[in-house]
Amino acid sequence: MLVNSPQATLRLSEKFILLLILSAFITLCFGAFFFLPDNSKHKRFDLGLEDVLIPHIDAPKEGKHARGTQTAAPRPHAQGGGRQRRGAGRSRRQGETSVEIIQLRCFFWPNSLSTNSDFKNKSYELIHRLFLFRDFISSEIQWLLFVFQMMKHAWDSYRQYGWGHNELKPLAKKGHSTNIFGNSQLGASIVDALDTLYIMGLHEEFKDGQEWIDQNLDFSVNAEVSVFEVNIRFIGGLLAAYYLSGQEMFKQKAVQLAEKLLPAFNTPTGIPWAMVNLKSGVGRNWGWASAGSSILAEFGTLHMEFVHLTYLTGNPAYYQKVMHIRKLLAKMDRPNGLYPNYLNPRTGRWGQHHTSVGGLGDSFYEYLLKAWLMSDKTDTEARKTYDDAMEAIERHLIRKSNGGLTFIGEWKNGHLERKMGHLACFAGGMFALGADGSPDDKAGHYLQLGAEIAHTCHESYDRTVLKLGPEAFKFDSGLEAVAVRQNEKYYILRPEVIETYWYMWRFTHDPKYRQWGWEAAQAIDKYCRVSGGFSGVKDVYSSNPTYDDVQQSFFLAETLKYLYLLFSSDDLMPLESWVFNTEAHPLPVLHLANITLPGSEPAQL
Ligand code: DMJ
Repeated sequence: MLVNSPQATLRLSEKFILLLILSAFITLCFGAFFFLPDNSKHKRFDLGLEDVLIPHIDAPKEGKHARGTQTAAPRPHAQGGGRQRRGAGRSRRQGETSVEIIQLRCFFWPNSLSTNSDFKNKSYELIHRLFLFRDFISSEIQWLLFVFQMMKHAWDSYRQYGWGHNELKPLAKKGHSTNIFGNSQLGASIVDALDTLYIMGLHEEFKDGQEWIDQNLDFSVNAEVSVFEVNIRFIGGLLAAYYLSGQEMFKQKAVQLAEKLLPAFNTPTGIPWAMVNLKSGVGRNWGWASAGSSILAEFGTLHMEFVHLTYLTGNPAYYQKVMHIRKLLAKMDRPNGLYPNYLNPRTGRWGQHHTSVGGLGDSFYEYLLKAWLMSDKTDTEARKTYDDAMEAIERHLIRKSNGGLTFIGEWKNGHLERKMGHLACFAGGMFALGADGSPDDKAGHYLQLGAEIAHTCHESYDRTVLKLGPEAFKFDSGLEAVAVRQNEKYYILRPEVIETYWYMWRFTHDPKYRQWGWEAAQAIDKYCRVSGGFSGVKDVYSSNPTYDDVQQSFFLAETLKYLYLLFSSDDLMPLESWVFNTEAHPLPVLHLANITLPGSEPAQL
């Protein structure tokens, strides 16, 4: 026994060493398996990557009728400088997740353009199985995969139950629509989702949507639509799809629709009606708006798309319409320097003196900043208007609560209501985006303000049972970032808080923004996912919430896109090259210093 014992011990340790070598070998295999480099030896990868990472965009195009030199739709992965440099020094993990996920996808799903759905489903199952090996995958990739699957579920459900309808009822498993689309079947979710599909590399789904639009999307219908909603979702979505894919059809559809919207501007002042009938061209305003007014956030959120339309078509009408609105506003008195939400298109007078950075006001301010960015910072008039508006807003609307939370209230006839809407949470991202170029060296101040708003909005999520934010929350009578009224406790899959996390991430690379985005993604998946898609919930403070049974089109256009970008590399849709419209549709920067838009003088922009 004594003689044999050392031999036995030796065999055991040999076995142990062997086991160690074996497990090291397996680990290496998995490492190679998942992170195989992108080189020419792996042709299968290359083909997939080429297709997904460097999507087809026509060679630098000039706007056919724009006089002067070029602008080009940049590549989605074009290298950015400028702002991104603030984050220089971040780890490779943080920076290259989108490349890695696409490598993973192409490995498991090599012929993702295949129409063989059985194969596709099997391949898709494999992506699910990746989670079994999550220890080998960085958390950013796991998060990216998670969002990718959410998009697949939202799209596939709409494809199956709501195809061609504007939106989806995920519980009833049928189509849904609201009056903003005029109760006609315009496939709003298809148009809104296109660029998200494209950015995520879901090319088969993109082609499916493209085919539907080509064959079915017809704007000669007797439908009274919202000019604003149709502009940001349809014109914005079609233009983004055009710039990303290079498919002329998208541009043609955008122009056809824009022609149908133009009669809305036939008012005594040129301030457009809120709604227009696509067939008759008759316009009118919402019955609920103060004194028959048009809404600031509606007529003030046309600039980006309309300037692009003029650029692409050479038709000066679009550009002139939005510049006319700007000039008219510039001439008007502003109470306390603030823009009221209501303006009567017949008289040219303000309605009620309510000012908001949330609903009814929000994207007007956003488009002032983005007009400047989109013009390659040549539209200094827009920048100055934005800066002045921000100064007045900071003075009158932004406060700190007793608990130290910075919030943006609502100004109502000289009184500040200490309530902030979910919609106003987008402003954190806007402040960060506008920090560079702000007057008096206030870049740091605005970045800090963006961070404070992001923090407050995160608190509004964190203080609920579902970890999803309410529609509006108060800072009054001891309340801090919580909703009071029952009809303010709902969450309808809105993007604004995640949008702000994404901008803050891009400008600071503080990992907390990804963490917060991840929390939101998990909460949405846990509480809003149903077998037929994703639904809004009626009470974020209830552990057993009821559903509203609507999968909003902006969930696919914005919420999931911003989440995906949050976990992706900064060189996916760099902010130097792309400006996102208010529905998260990316439009390229136009180098207007070198272009004279028809209907404009260079000095005007
Ligand atoms: C979107 O349609 C746009 O972001 C718009 O500007 C405001 N609200 C919704 C999403 O909440």
